[in-house]
Amino acid sequence: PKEIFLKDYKQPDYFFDTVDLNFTLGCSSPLILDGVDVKLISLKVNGKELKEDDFHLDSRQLTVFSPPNGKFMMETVTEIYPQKNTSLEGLYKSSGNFCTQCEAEGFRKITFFQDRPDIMAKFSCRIEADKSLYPVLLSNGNLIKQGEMEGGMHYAIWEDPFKKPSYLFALVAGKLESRDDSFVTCSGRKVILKIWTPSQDLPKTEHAMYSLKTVMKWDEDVFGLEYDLDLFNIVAVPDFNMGAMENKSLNIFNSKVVLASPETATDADYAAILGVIGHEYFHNWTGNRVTCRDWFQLSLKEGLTVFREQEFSSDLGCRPVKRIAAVSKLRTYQFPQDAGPMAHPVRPHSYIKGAEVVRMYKTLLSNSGFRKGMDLYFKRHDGQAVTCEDFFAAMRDANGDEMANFLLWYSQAGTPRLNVNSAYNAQDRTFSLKFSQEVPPTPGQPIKEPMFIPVALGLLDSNGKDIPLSSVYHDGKLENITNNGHPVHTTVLRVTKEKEEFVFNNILERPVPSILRGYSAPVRLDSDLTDADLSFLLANDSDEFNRWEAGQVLGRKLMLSLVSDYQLNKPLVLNPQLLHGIKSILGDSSMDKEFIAKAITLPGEGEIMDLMEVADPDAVHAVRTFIRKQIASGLKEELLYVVKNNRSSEQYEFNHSSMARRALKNIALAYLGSLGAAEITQLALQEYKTATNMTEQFGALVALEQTPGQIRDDVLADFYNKWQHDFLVVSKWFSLQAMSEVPGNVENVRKLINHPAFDIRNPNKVHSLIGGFCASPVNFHAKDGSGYKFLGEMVLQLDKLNPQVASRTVSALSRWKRYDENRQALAKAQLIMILSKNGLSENVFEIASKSLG
Ligand code: DPP
Ligand code: ZN
Repeated sequence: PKEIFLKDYKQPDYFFDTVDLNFTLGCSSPLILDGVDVKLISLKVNGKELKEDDFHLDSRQLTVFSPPNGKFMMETVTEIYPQKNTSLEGLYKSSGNFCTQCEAEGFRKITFFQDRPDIMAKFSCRIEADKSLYPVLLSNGNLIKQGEMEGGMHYAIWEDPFKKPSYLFALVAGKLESRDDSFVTCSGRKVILKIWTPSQDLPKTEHAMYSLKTVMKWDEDVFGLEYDLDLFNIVAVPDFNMGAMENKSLNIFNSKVVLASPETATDADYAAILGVIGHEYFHNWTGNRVTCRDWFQLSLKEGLTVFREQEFSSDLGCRPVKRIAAVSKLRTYQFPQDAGPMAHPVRPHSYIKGAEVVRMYKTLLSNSGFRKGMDLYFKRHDGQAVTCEDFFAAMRDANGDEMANFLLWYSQAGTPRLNVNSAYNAQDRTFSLKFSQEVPPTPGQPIKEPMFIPVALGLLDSNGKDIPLSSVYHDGKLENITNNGHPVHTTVLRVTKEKEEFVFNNILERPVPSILRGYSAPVRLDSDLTDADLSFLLANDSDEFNRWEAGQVLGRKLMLSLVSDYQLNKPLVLNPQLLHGIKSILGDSSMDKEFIAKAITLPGEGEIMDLMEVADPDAVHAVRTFIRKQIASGLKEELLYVVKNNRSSEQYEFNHSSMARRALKNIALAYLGSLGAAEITQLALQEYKTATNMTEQFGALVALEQTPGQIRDDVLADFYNKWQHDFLVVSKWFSLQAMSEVPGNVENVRKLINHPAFDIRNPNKVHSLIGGFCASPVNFHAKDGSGYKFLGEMVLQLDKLNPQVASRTVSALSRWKRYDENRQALAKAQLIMILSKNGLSENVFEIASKSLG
């Protein structure tokens, strides 16, 4: 730079008289569109191709620097390769057909878009394809036009009249046929229903169609919600990352939750089909008509829809049994996660716990109050993308109930611990319950506030009858708890503080409290109930869930004490009380058979490990196996009686009583199978050969599978030969062997990976074989680390093909800190190995690095 001096000053040669400036301030911000694995061919704005410096393109986003003000038209032409897409997100091919999966961020793999749920637009879709290869062309909404084109091509134009976010877009093209039916809505509109599959599978869609019609009616009856288009399509595909997807009027399903016949599907499959068809259909209102503002609100649609699905299944089956199943799932999957490095609040993405939160609204506000809240929610938010606070506000405002601090359920992670101490004062005839609560610290949330915990409660008198309740002393005043002046048998206490006391007056004898009836809040309950109290509840509680729960608490206690005996090398001795209890349940003809089946099932190994300071898979497995065998030998006659008296005599029927009968028979047979005795093996073989439905055939196979040897190998081979043409049945065959508790099973699983029927690109098979293996603690957590090593190898292979499936698989390693030092080191080494690889997907990186902590 040259220095300037005063001496150099000279007059200018020109002068300006006036200066007129034009600024356009605050003009267009850049338009940023998501796009992954899409090639940009052309980009036009208002008909003009954009120049290279008008936009920027990287591997994730397309930025248009200054689009015109106001409305403008943008056209993009992109190129994608669905046949190479193994991630099964975006547009891909499955068994020769095209299909899509756009939730959560798949649409950006199809074209450039603001791929977020608060961008709602009307979509139309023109599809062109070779007519002989892809005779069926489907998308959302109504078919507007279709026709022939030159060269054997044809086209279809679909228009969806409802605005929707991109994650609900869908397209299907292929050789499919449909089962057709119709439904007349409450306002008298006829809706055409179609379930699409390859032609050979059509006979297996009868149950799915029954489920669809049943759920459409139920949603009208229970929530007053009517379907809003004239066509509803369901398509079943064999390769799908999840269960199903609720795309507007074009639901795409994993064929596992559509196809069923009595010979190939179990009762559990039938129930899952009913539930998932229900779930996706419910999303039309809770998810599609009212959607999420952002993905932190996922529970707004998923929690609510899972809840609606649970209610639907309960109304069609046995309510307490459905509740038991839901709570077992919560304990198996959610609680361990809550206590580990992956702990997160209901927001952003807890399905199961989200449903519990919705259930608490209903518990607090009653059926009719909950319905009022739902009605207000739809009235306020139809057509909008909203938040969990909006849902809360609708419930609050419709009922005039503040429900202070309830929203913490959405933001605080971890499972709250609730402690109860009770005391009876014979002189004052009062019964007091003192609650204290604590929410354990979780990653990023060291300190927690007390939660709003609805505690449904009943008090049993010495005859086991519910004591009528009309008032409770709480917070310095006597609260009326009658229902329009009538005493109640169950009341809902609102525990909102760290410590809180409730006192009942006029209680004539020491009652046994039945606390948290129906599992009214997703907490871990510790109480001062004695074993005698628990046995009393098991025998008498009018709340069936708590009856089952009392048995489970006793079972957990017993198992934990045997685990410590085992660890101290003490001989294992079973408390005869347990045999006695199970015997009386087995013999109680007044009880529902499915309930009996649940009640005689011991808590799972994972659930017990979850309660230990240091999880010990070997000890827990040894103890559970020991108890099972003791029950089987101690109650052999009773169990044989159950098997013999619950055989099918009739054609397969999907109804509660036949399913309950089969469930009980199968569990009895499984207990007996643990003995590995020759006569039982013969019995199970006989059951296997004569079974007329998959539920019983598979039940027999489960019983036989437990004992290594020639018979086991032969029957497994026979099953495969019989069903090798049916990939859904073959998946069951993989999963049974994967979950096997036979020692050293990892070697068998490694062999099965190379079996011609295994396909690592198919998520169902990965889930059956690799997921199944990880679900069997004794082999997955083998001392020598062979299970962890196998998983590490599989995760790397999977990640190259399908990051979503790979990340689900790697999460089996996330709780490594719960185990002994030796196992910790082995599991940690696998996580480090995975993280050291180049080109790891973000999905796997996130789970593996969070797990490493
Ligand atoms: N939104 C999908 C469903 O609800 C995700 N699994 O089924
Ligand atoms: Zn869902």
